[in-house]
Amino acid sequence: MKTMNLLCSVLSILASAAISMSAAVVPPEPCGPVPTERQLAWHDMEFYGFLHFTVNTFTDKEWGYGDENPAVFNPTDFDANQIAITAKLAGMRGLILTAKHHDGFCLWPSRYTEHSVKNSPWKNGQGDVVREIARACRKQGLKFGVYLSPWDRNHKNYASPEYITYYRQQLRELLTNYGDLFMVWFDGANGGDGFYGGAREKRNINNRTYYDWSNTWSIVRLLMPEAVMFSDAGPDVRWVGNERGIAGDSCWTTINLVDRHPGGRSDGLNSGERPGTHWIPAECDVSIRPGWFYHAKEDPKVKSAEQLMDIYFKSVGRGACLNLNLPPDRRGRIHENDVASLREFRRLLDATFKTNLARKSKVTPNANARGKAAEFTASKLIDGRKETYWSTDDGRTNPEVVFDFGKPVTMNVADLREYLPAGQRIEAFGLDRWDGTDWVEFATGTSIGNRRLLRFQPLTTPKVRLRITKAPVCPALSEVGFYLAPEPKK
Ligand code: FUL
Repeated sequence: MKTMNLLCSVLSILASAAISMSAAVVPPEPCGPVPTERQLAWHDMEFYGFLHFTVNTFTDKEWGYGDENPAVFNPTDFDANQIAITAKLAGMRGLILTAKHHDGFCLWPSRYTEHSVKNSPWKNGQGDVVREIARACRKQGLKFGVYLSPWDRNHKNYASPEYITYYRQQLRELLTNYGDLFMVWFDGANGGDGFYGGAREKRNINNRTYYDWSNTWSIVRLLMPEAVMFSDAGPDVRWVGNERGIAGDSCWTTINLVDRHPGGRSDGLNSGERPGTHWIPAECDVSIRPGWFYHAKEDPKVKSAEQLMDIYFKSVGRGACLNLNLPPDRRGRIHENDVASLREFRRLLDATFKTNLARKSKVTPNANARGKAAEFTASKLIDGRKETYWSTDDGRTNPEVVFDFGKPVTMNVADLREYLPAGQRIEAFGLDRWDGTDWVEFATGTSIGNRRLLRFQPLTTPKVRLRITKAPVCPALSEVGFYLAPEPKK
């Protein structure tokens, strides 16, 4: 017994020496561009919502001309809490409000224009939609962001330098009066014709030079350093290149910032570019209805829970974030049809990701953990923590890892995550099942990034093997999951 105890202590001393030695193992060098802290926080959001609400809601339009009488803005039962609660129940982590759309009508009582809620009958001109939504978000633990359309079809000075001053004044109001913002969304649309203070004409601008973006972006950096900025060209988050909410089947987090600006070229945005000069990941924006604004005739056209699941897999599941638009109706609430669809969508999401079959598996890689260090073992793949990761020695760029479930399990979804601070490293991978005699490939993929979800026909297997088939460097993979999603309704 004594010898046994002695042996145990010697072993544990050796083990702790090995662990303390492992602390010295150098983490993998980052591969290519890496995310900033604010981008990492944004990646964590994964799913948030858009609120398109303005005079268009009452005029039944998608793009207001800018000549609306503010009197048309009069929600009969505006309820910011109902809106935020709906977003929360859907699983969203934030909301972005169209503080000003192309019509120029401001949902807050801006000091710099009369075209706003302050001249509407709603709350006798005393209301502030931005404030109410910001507060309701905070109450629900949601982050809040704003959309401030650069194109303004109401403003008399649009297309002249004075308008840029006006735009920045408005931006400052939003950045200083409404608490923390997680995102500022810069739209790229510039349609030309508009009211423009009564001129009713077509005004073209050069969207490369007119807005002087770098100076506008620095206002955001100064006043709200933690906020990410969205546009066709970043600087933090890029448009995915379509309004269907679908990222490319390869969707790299990087692009080449050459000749890109908001409203500029959109080639390459859907898939990203690798190698790329900058880490500017994609956001997938899509509306739950055909239009961005509420139209009663679209009440029967709300996307179903199954359609939303499909979008989720093709956006969040391809490493992007999903920004799903919920247009408040003329009451100022999210319509019952949308709520019903979101409720069912959330049920499907929860049912899909209820049990991670990998969690209880035995994980065996075919390569040493990096520097044989405890902090890089393959067990990190199933610890449920994004901050830890599996990595191998430099040069072991194509390692494999087996997940042994101990008994046959049935699955139809795989979920992979890379450790983002080390850059996007993996370029291709394969998944195999064990058929009792051989490994049989059942899925392959390319980019991973924040998250890669794969769906396949349900399969039953006692083991799964993950193969990294293409990578310029060793992996830094933080999580792997296998799930059984409920079969979609026929
Ligand atoms: C576009 C706009 O023109 C649409 O109205 C909508 O706001 C969409 C999110 O962005 O560029």
